[in-house]
Amino acid sequence: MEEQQKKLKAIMRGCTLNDKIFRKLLGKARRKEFKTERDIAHFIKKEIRKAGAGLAFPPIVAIGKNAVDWHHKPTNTKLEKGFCVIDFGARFNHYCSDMTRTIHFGKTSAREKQIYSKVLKANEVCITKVKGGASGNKIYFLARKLLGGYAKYFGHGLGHGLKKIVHAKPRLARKKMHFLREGDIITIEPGVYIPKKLGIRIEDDVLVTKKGFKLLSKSAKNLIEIGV
Ligand SMILES: [Mn+2]
Repeated sequence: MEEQQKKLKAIMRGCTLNDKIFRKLLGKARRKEFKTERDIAHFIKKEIRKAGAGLAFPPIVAIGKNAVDWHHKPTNTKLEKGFCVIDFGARFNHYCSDMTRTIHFGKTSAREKQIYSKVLKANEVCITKVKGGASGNKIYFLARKLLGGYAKYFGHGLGHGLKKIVHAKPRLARKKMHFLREGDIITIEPGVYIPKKLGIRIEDDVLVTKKGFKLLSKSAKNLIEIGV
């Protein structure tokens, strides 16, 4: 099989597994089976291993102000209140998948809902701009525009290629003039991180096609509130 086909097959498998794990994770969260960030991270690792895959990277689970750190290492912080960023990926046949969802524990305030909807809008609209030949830099700046006043809290790139390393080219970033090519698999992951308050990130994996894109991550993106 050609390398490109191998890559696509492996990453699609990873995306399907991510969706399945997220679905199971939500069920367990609703049944209050997780007490801490570490409990969720442990569950994700166990599920990825069970599926015969490797970890693309150590899962990130970060609630409340912990989520301000994009690469937060899960701790024993209790899942009591606030947005919880859950970022994980599997590795099949060396190729990485990478998905993030942000759920909310406890009641979501009107302002929190507003910020979440901005991030979601940036994710959804930027995905529609993906196609062969498109400028990663241009899509990055579109994300900033869509985040409006919250763009000042968006400090990382909008996305990256997925290959045998998780952060590959092309980059969709402020200072990188990379163009998307048919066959690339990239992430689209806008985020808002307000110091000492909250972090929200929504990340999907997207296949670049000649005329557009194919969304590989299928997990729901509506705001999910977990009663506590
Ligand atoms: Mn990523």
